Amino acid sequence: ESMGSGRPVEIESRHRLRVSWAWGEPGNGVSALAPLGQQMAPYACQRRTPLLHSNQPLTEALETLAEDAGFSGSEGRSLAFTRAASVLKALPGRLSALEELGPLPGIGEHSRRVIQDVLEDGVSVEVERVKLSERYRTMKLFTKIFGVGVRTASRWYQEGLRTLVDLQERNTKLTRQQQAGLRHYEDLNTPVERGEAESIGRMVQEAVQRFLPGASVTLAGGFRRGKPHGHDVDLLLTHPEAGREAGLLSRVVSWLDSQGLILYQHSQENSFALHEGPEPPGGRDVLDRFERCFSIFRLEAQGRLGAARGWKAVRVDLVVAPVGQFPFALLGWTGSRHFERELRRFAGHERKMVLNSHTLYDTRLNLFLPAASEEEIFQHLGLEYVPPTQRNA
Ligand code: DCT
Ligand code: MG
Repeated sequence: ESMGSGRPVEIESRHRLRVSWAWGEPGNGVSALAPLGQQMAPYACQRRTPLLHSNQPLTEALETLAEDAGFSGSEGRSLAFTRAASVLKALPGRLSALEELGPLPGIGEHSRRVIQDVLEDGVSVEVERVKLSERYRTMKLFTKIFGVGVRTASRWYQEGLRTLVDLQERNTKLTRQQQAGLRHYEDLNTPVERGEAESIGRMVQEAVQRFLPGASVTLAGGFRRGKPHGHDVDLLLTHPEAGREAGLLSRVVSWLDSQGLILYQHSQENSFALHEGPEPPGGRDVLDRFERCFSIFRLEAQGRLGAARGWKAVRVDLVVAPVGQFPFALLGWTGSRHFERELRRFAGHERKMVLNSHTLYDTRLNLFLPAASEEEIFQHLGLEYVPPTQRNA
């Protein structure tokens, strides 16, 4: 999966999308089947969720409501809609009537109403209203700026700001990251194509070999799940000998920078310490504590893309994982977000284990469970292995 030195550079090409329909072809109704509730496992990490599914209009509606709930800080409500959407993504075919769902876990009253509206009328009035609302549109516009989260966007909205021009004209205080985000707004909101991601992977791999032969670069995130495009490029760096990766990231980033390939970067040091013991589940909201670089690359135009200007700004996250933590980092950085959230929930509730992107800790046995591959982590959790292309929950 990773690119070693000397070998032909090939990122994750065997994880290209494969969609299989367990119960027939896309578009087929599912009404002839037993109630779906009996077929659907309660946690998303127990299900196979392909990238393409037959209930796009339904999941889109629910995810709009999830996003809107998130914008107003209602995390619980947001999660309920996300869960419902995720269940629909795992259905074997197109839903044509609400009754087919049966008592499906994870789909609440409100979500059922939305599903029914879309099934019957093609749209949900509630969703259409949200999409047109000034608040939703403004929040969407602002949170698409690199470095702007819900809290900042919400504050700006409350201050009466509505457009990107407002931000500039009213001299809103912006961090260096947000300034870069605003400067490259258009590029950073143009999807990154797989070819572009692979090309950036090769650039990083080349730089990595320069300073640490034998180190590897692995494309994670949505691309590893088979997505043809994404909002950024997530790259994991490691070396087969523990400890050799120390100091690598800053050298790689400095070198890329000296080549004029970096438009913005800020790095964060590794703050993970095993001796601190596991973190309580849900105890903190940082994703992980790896040495990490948040950056914007300057990518020379490939083919037609950005040809007018000759280059394009692309968001790249570089993450360094010591080899012993690599399988956990890979699992954590492959996503989807909801799949990861469900894995951690399953580990905690069903196994009394704490899973994060560094380790798996068994609180009953009081020990860390090491793993040399993602498969072993699933084994520790007593879960059937779910390949990356089926983690699109
Ligand atoms: N991740 C997570 N929890 C978060 C943020 C991220 O578990 N709060 C994981 C899941 C995916 C991975 O990190 C990379 O994150 P993104 O790049 O945001 O997600 P993506 O699936 O790669 O989406 P995109 O294709 O848009 O880049
Ligand atoms: Mg990504």
